[in-house]
Amino acid sequence: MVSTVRIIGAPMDFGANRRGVDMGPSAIRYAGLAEELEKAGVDPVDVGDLPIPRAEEIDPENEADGNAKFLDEIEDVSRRLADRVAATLEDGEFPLVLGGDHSIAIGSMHGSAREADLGAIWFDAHADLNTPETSPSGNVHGMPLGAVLGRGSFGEMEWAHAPRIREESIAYVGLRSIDESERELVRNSEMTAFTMSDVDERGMTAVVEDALEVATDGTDGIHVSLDLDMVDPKAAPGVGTPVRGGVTYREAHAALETVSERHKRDDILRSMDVVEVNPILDDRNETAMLAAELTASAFGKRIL
Ligand code: 4U7
Ligand code: MN
Ligand code: MN
Ligand code: MN
Repeated sequence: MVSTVRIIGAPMDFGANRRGVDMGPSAIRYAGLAEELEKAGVDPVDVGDLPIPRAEEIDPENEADGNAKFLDEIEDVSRRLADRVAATLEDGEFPLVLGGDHSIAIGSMHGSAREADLGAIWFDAHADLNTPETSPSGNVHGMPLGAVLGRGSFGEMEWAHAPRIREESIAYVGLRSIDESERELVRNSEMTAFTMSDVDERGMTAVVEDALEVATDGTDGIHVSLDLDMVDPKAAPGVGTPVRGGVTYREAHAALETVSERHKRDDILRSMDVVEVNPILDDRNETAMLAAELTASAFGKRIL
């Protein structure tokens, strides 16, 4: 079991429609991420942030990269992040990537799947399965799964498409806001989708246990992508795209604790990202604190 967690900040906001998520890595660190991880019994090593240009420095014309805004900038960041994540794994450490908007998951998953068949658990209110062809917004944070799966025009982008990630090894948890066009994409996909209704009916622990089954079956390890908007805006107000009816503070902890229970048994965790924390919209950094706590839960922090 890997005991050193390498914290990599990815302060990117090109993929989101609002400024603010670029401050996520600072806010999560300030909220005590390293201390929380120590309580979980792992050694955090913070290597700082990936250099990412500010949106204001970029020619506004770049915004209109087809129907995927800032796609060239996102490509550049994704390539560098994937290299960092792959190098971290080569060094025998665990890559923990702090976003930033959810488009950073393209780079983290790409890097993690370079030398492994990778499963994934996608904790999110949204399906993030759009492509430049289907996106209603042009925001790439709604497309990371479409990208790594090589759907639509992403199929020709080798920096995006990660061939060692198979649809049938991906499980969603927490879905409740899916675009009309995305609904059919999810239904017709090989992915497993646990919506908020499943959480209502079966409880979070049972749902995450099933999601873990999906992601670990026939893979070498799993990536956990934690979009804080999975959590209800009452407990996580500081996110770019809040959707009411989300999971409670306790359910969120149960979700990540269930991941760590399985990890303790079978050493399944390979990489993780924590995304979409927006300090501008937050209430006294509470969403960033929750992000730090949930990450520690994933690594085995317990009440007793
Ligand atoms: B997040 C959306 F149209 N589906 O594609 C889109 F509703 O990373 C939202 O999950 C995407 O926060 C949300 O822009 C992206 C929209
Ligand atoms: Mn997301
Ligand atoms: Mn989301
Ligand atoms: Mn593919």
